[in-house]
Amino acid sequence: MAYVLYGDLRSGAFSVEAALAEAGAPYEFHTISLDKNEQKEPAYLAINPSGKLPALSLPSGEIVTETVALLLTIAERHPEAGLLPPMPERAQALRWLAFMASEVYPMVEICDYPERFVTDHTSAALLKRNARDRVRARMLLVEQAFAGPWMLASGFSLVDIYAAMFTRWAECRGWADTNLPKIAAMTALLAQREAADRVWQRHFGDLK
Ligand SMILES: N[C@@H](CCC(=O)N[C@@H](CS)C(=O)NCC(=O)O)C(=O)O
Repeated sequence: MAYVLYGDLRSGAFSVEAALAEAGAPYEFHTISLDKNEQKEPAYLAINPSGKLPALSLPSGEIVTETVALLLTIAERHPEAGLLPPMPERAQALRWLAFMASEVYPMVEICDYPERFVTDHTSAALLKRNARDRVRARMLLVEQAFAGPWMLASGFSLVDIYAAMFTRWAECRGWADTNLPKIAAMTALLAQREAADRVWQRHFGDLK
Protein backbone atom coordinates (compact mmCIF):
# COMPACT_ATOMS: atom_id res chain seq x y z
CA MET A 1 0.00 0.00 0.00
CA ALA A 2 1.20 3.52 -0.78
CA TYR A 3 1.20 6.47 1.59
CA VAL A 4 -1.96 8.59 1.48
CA LEU A 5 -1.38 12.27 2.15
CA TYR A 6 -4.42 14.31 3.15
CA GLY A 7 -3.87 17.97 2.38
CA ASP A 8 -4.50 20.94 0.16
CA LEU A 9 -2.35 22.81 -2.32
CA ARG A 10 -0.20 25.56 -0.72
CA SER A 11 -0.81 24.13 2.77
CA GLY A 12 1.61 22.39 5.13
CA ALA A 13 1.00 19.32 2.97
CA PHE A 14 3.55 20.82 0.57
CA SER A 15 6.46 19.97 2.87
CA VAL A 16 5.26 16.42 3.45
CA GLU A 17 4.63 15.80 -0.25
CA ALA A 18 8.08 17.20 -1.08
CA ALA A 19 9.66 14.87 1.51
CA LEU A 20 7.82 11.87 0.02
CA ALA A 21 8.88 12.88 -3.48
CA GLU A 22 12.49 13.37 -2.41
CA ALA A 23 12.38 9.91 -0.80
CA GLY A 24 10.99 8.43 -4.02
CA ALA A 25 8.11 6.95 -2.03
CA PRO A 26 4.82 6.15 -3.80
CA TYR A 27 1.91 8.21 -2.45
CA GLU A 28 -1.59 9.36 -3.25
CA PHE A 29 -2.66 12.95 -2.56
CA HIS A 30 -6.16 13.22 -1.17
CA THR A 31 -7.43 16.81 -1.35
CA ILE A 32 -9.14 18.27 1.70
CA SER A 33 -10.24 21.76 0.66
CA LEU A 34 -9.42 24.53 3.14
CA ASP A 35 -11.60 26.92 1.10
CA LYS A 36 -14.57 24.62 1.66
CA ASN A 37 -13.58 24.06 5.33
CA GLU A 38 -13.49 20.31 4.66
CA GLN A 39 -10.87 19.93 7.43
CA LYS A 40 -13.71 20.41 9.91
CA GLU A 41 -16.05 17.82 8.37
CA PRO A 42 -16.71 14.58 10.28
CA ALA A 43 -15.06 12.40 7.62
CA TYR A 44 -11.77 14.26 8.04
CA LEU A 45 -12.09 14.73 11.80
CA ALA A 46 -12.15 10.93 11.98
CA ILE A 47 -8.65 11.05 10.45
CA ASN A 48 -7.33 14.06 12.37
CA PRO A 49 -9.52 15.10 15.31
CA SER A 50 -7.69 18.45 15.53
CA GLY A 51 -9.20 19.45 12.16
CA LYS A 52 -5.88 20.50 10.64
CA LEU A 53 -3.96 19.53 7.52
CA PRO A 54 -1.89 17.57 6.75
CA ALA A 55 -2.38 13.98 7.86
CA LEU A 56 -0.56 10.97 6.51
CA SER A 57 -1.68 7.38 6.29
CA LEU A 58 1.41 5.16 6.40
CA PRO A 59 1.60 2.07 4.15
CA SER A 60 0.51 0.07 7.24
CA GLY A 61 -2.67 2.16 7.39
CA GLU A 62 -1.61 3.92 10.59
CA ILE A 63 -2.45 7.65 10.65
CA VAL A 64 0.13 10.22 11.71
CA THR A 65 -0.50 13.96 12.07
CA GLU A 66 1.60 17.05 12.88
CA THR A 67 3.69 18.18 9.96
CA VAL A 68 7.04 17.93 11.70
CA ALA A 69 6.22 14.41 12.93
CA LEU A 70 5.40 13.46 9.35
CA LEU A 71 8.69 14.88 8.08
CA LEU A 72 10.68 13.01 10.74
CA THR A 73 8.72 9.81 10.10
CA ILE A 74 9.47 9.95 6.37
CA ALA A 75 13.16 10.66 7.05
CA GLU A 76 13.36 7.66 9.40
CA ARG A 77 11.46 5.33 7.11
CA HIS A 78 13.63 6.26 4.10
CA PRO A 79 17.17 6.69 5.48
CA GLU A 80 18.69 6.12 2.04
CA ALA A 81 17.15 9.44 0.88
CA GLY A 82 19.39 11.40 3.26
CA LEU A 83 16.65 13.85 4.21
CA LEU A 84 18.34 14.56 7.55
CA PRO A 85 22.06 14.49 8.33
CA PRO A 86 23.40 12.06 10.94
CA MET A 87 24.38 13.28 14.39
CA PRO A 88 25.96 15.62 15.38
CA GLU A 89 24.49 17.78 12.55
CA ARG A 90 21.07 16.20 13.07
CA ALA A 91 20.74 18.05 16.38
CA GLN A 92 20.65 21.38 14.52
CA ALA A 93 18.14 20.00 12.02
CA LEU A 94 15.86 18.95 14.87
CA ARG A 95 16.37 22.32 16.54
CA TRP A 96 15.20 24.34 13.54
CA LEU A 97 12.38 22.00 12.58
CA ALA A 98 11.09 22.23 16.16
CA PHE A 99 11.56 26.00 16.18
CA MET A 100 9.45 26.52 13.08
CA ALA A 101 6.84 23.97 14.20
CA SER A 102 6.39 25.52 17.63
CA GLU A 103 7.27 29.20 17.20
CA VAL A 104 6.20 29.97 13.63
CA TYR A 105 3.44 27.57 12.52
CA PRO A 106 1.01 28.38 15.39
CA MET A 107 1.12 32.07 14.40
CA VAL A 108 -0.28 31.09 11.00
CA GLU A 109 -3.60 30.01 12.57
CA ILE A 110 -3.86 33.43 14.22
CA CYS A 111 -3.20 35.16 10.89
CA ASP A 112 -5.61 32.95 8.94
CA TYR A 113 -8.39 32.78 11.52
CA PRO A 114 -8.06 35.75 13.93
CA GLU A 115 -11.79 35.53 14.69
CA ARG A 116 -11.07 32.29 16.58
CA PHE A 117 -9.18 34.38 19.13
CA VAL A 118 -11.00 37.72 19.33
CA THR A 119 -14.48 38.74 18.28
CA ASP A 120 -14.37 42.37 17.13
CA HIS A 121 -12.93 43.40 13.76
CA THR A 122 -10.50 45.99 15.11
CA SER A 123 -8.89 43.57 17.54
CA ALA A 124 -8.83 40.86 14.87
CA ALA A 125 -6.97 43.13 12.43
CA LEU A 126 -4.45 44.12 15.12
CA LEU A 127 -3.96 40.54 16.25
CA LYS A 128 -3.44 39.39 12.67
CA ARG A 129 -0.80 42.06 12.06
CA ASN A 130 1.02 41.31 15.32
CA ALA A 131 1.02 37.57 14.59
CA ARG A 132 2.37 38.27 11.10
CA ASP A 133 5.15 40.36 12.65
CA ARG A 134 6.00 37.50 15.03
CA VAL A 135 6.25 35.11 12.05
CA ARG A 136 8.60 37.52 10.33
CA ALA A 137 10.75 38.14 13.43
CA ARG A 138 11.08 34.39 13.99
CA MET A 139 11.92 33.63 10.36
CA LEU A 140 14.64 36.28 10.67
CA LEU A 141 16.19 34.07 13.37
CA VAL A 142 16.17 31.16 10.92
CA GLU A 143 17.81 33.43 8.34
CA GLN A 144 20.51 34.46 10.82
CA ALA A 145 21.34 30.83 11.60
CA PHE A 146 21.49 29.90 7.90
CA ALA A 147 24.82 28.33 6.90
CA GLY A 148 24.31 28.75 3.12
CA PRO A 149 23.68 27.61 0.51
CA TRP A 150 21.44 25.31 2.60
CA MET A 151 20.28 25.85 6.18
CA LEU A 152 22.77 23.29 7.52
CA ALA A 153 26.48 23.27 6.75
CA SER A 154 26.07 19.54 5.97
CA GLY A 155 23.87 20.32 2.94
CA PHE A 156 20.26 19.97 1.80
CA SER A 157 17.79 18.66 4.38
CA LEU A 158 14.12 18.74 5.33
CA VAL A 159 14.80 22.01 7.14
CA ASP A 160 15.17 23.70 3.75
CA ILE A 161 11.85 22.38 2.49
CA TYR A 162 10.10 23.45 5.69
CA ALA A 163 11.69 26.93 5.79
CA ALA A 164 10.98 27.60 2.10
CA MET A 165 7.30 26.79 2.67
CA PHE A 166 6.86 29.45 5.36
CA THR A 167 8.26 32.12 3.04
CA ARG A 168 5.56 31.37 0.45
CA TRP A 169 2.64 31.88 2.80
CA ALA A 170 0.86 35.22 3.07
CA GLU A 171 2.79 36.33 6.18
CA CYS A 172 6.15 36.38 4.35
CA ARG A 173 5.41 36.30 0.62
CA GLY A 174 7.09 39.24 -1.13
CA TRP A 175 8.65 40.44 2.13
CA ALA A 176 10.92 37.37 2.27
CA ASP A 177 12.65 38.12 -1.03
CA THR A 178 14.41 41.17 0.40
CA ASN A 179 14.38 40.40 4.12
CA LEU A 180 15.32 36.71 4.08
CA PRO A 181 17.89 36.71 1.24
CA LYS A 182 19.63 33.48 2.29
CA ILE A 183 16.34 31.56 2.48
CA ALA A 184 15.27 33.15 -0.83
CA ALA A 185 18.50 31.99 -2.49
CA MET A 186 18.01 28.50 -1.04
CA THR A 187 14.45 28.43 -2.38
CA ALA A 188 15.80 29.20 -5.85
CA LEU A 189 18.29 26.36 -5.40
CA LEU A 190 15.46 23.96 -4.55
CA ALA A 191 14.36 24.31 -8.18
CA GLN A 192 17.45 22.30 -9.14
CA ARG A 193 16.17 19.31 -7.20
CA GLU A 194 13.85 17.51 -9.60
CA ALA A 195 11.55 15.95 -6.99
CA ALA A 196 11.24 18.97 -4.69
CA ASP A 197 10.74 21.31 -7.63
CA ARG A 198 7.98 19.17 -9.14
CA VAL A 199 6.05 19.41 -5.87
CA TRP A 200 6.93 23.10 -5.40
CA GLN A 201 5.53 23.92 -8.86
CA ARG A 202 2.32 22.01 -8.11
CA HIS A 203 1.74 23.99 -4.91
CA PHE A 204 3.30 27.39 -5.47
CA GLY A 205 4.10 27.60 -9.20
CA ASP A 206 1.31 30.09 -9.88
CA LEU A 207 2.12 32.36 -6.90
CA LYS A 208 4.25 35.46 -7.37
N1 LIG B 1 0.16 21.72 14.32
C1 LIG B 1 -0.26 21.43 12.98
C2 LIG B 1 -0.75 22.73 12.34
C3 LIG B 1 -1.29 22.47 10.96
C4 LIG B 1 -2.06 23.65 10.41
O1 LIG B 1 -2.26 24.69 11.04
N2 LIG B 1 -2.53 23.45 9.17
C5 LIG B 1 -3.33 24.43 8.49
C6 LIG B 1 -3.07 24.40 7.00
S1 LIG B 1 -1.42 24.83 6.60
C7 LIG B 1 -4.80 24.10 8.68
O2 LIG B 1 -5.15 22.94 8.58
N3 LIG B 1 -5.63 25.10 8.90
C8 LIG B 1 -7.04 24.93 8.96
C9 LIG B 1 -7.65 25.29 10.27
O3 LIG B 1 -6.94 25.69 11.22
O4 LIG B 1 -8.88 25.18 10.33
C10 LIG B 1 0.89 20.83 12.17
O5 LIG B 1 2.05 21.15 12.45
O6 LIG B 1 0.62 20.01 11.28
